Amino acid sequence: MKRFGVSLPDELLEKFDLSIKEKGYANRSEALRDLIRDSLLKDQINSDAIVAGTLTLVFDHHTPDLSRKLDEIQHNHHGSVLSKLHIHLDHHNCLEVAVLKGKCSEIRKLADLMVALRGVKHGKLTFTLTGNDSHQ
Ligand code: NI
Repeated sequence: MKRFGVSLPDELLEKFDLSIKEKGYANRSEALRDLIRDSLLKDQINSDAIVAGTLTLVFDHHTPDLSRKLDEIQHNHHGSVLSKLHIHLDHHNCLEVAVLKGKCSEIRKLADLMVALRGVKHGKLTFTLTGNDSHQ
């Protein structure tokens, strides 16, 4: 374990301290370690890496043709879609979470296609490595 000093503007440090307190970190070092690990992981993921991720969509199911288009896109990429959860949020809005796995570039493309559809109000893709980092 090495120690190093970090210079930060007061205001930034105050916001950081507040943020890590809310997240339940015991100290700054713990929080910094997680931030650095997360940052390194993002750099490590290249477009050929196999990733697992979730795509969260909120959409109005009354939008003409939207449900059919979402289905069609997922059928065209059936190898990448592992599972899907559909919740009827209210009279108009649906929440869908699709669990995806595949080449990073393909997962991004698949998510972009769905998020771009008319009637999709919110879309967020998150992904991470599958745990077989040494094979990538
Ligand atoms: Ni629904």
